[in-house]
Amino acid sequence: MMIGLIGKANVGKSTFFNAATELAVASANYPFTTIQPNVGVAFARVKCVCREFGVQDNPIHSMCVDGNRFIPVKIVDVAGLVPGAHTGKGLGNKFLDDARQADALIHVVDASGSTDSNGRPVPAGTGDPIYDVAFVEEEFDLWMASIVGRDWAKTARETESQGQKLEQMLAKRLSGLSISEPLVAAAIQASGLGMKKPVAWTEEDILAFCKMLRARAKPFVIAANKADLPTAEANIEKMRAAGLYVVPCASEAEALLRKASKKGVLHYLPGDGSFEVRPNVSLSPPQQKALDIVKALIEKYGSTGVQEVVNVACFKLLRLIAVYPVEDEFKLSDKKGNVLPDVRLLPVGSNAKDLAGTVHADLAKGFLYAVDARTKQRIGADHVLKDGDVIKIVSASSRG
Ligand SMILES: Nc1nc2c(ncn2[C@@H]2O[C@H](COP(=O)(O)OP(=O)(O)OP(=O)(O)O)[C@@H](O)[C@H]2O)c(=O)[nH]1
Ligand SMILES: [Mg+2]
Repeated sequence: MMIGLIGKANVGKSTFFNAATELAVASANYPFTTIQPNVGVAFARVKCVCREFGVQDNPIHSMCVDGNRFIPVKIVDVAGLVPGAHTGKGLGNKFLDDARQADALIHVVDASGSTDSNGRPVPAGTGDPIYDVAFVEEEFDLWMASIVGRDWAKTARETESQGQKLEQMLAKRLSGLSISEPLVAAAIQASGLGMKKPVAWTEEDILAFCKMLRARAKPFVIAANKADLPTAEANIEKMRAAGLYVVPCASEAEALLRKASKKGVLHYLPGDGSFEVRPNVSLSPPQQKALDIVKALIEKYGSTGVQEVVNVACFKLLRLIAVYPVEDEFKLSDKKGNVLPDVRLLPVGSNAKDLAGTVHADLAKGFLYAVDARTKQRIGADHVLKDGDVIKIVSASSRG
């Protein structure tokens, strides 16, 4: 699973990325090894099961602070785009090449309106975030349509003469975007093209299909960034009035809080609605002023929004659940005695064998049964897991 940060140029995508990927606890040993330069690790925040089970955990692949578990999830900082990107304007299709790897998108918008549609600075309040949302989505759709529509007439004829299923052909065309056949089939139905022969599809039909497909295959949440600027509030209201689901967001403030927390200046956890300056820390007047501004901001919006946006992407858009694999269902530990050593984010509907597969392919291959540590009951390979499950897997390949 990967989250993509998309948006117009200069809206704060990289600032968001830097804030979201910074975490004070340095000991984490993330399971992602080879990573491209613009790919990093953000963290979903959940309530850890340690409190419920009354254990002191010792996580090694994630982290737990005061009963809050931060679970790594990949995030890609996508190049910014401008109107006409699908025809090569600005950085052109570079953004789309990065975005294709993402399973869900965070659409970062300059809610303060201090950039024009090309991302150039303009007086705050003059840029139009609603237009920006629309054009970014449009660019995405047009880009998909250009992939789908390539040599359409010829491919449509071949599909028909070979008796191939349309969704099969389209899924193959879109294979670089990790879009499955059932999603393609659903989008065909939703766009009312189910009964129309592919050879009769017009350019508008292709675009209509792509709009339906994008909504399903690349769901997104809007991060209304630069919410710290006074002009943002009215724009956030306008976006909401236009029916957009937006999370007010202050990436720069979040970056500041995470850095200060890492340096030991503050007690702050990403997503918190408040922070405390640690007792024996003395702040310079400019530092105090900067923190006062951030304090007022998070009191107003409830938080800086960065953690909330990441959580929305994980739990609302991707509908992931958090499951804890353990090797000892009584101590909730691994062989080395680490308590609740790991937690995995899995798509809703995943079963015990899917969990085994995320730990190790061999574990899934030799899967015998699993044990639910909460009930101590045996469960089978296709037992569907719930959020917060703690699961021991017994596999032929894990014995000894
Ligand atoms: N006031 C304010 N400014 C911000 C915030 N986040 C980012 N900025 C500013 O916005 C400008 C652009 O930030 P970047 O993070 O580089 O934006 P980007 O979207 O990655 O830009 P491109 O990669 O060029 O598309 C910088 O001057 C940031 O300091 C924020 O939360 N509040
Ligand atoms: Mg950037």
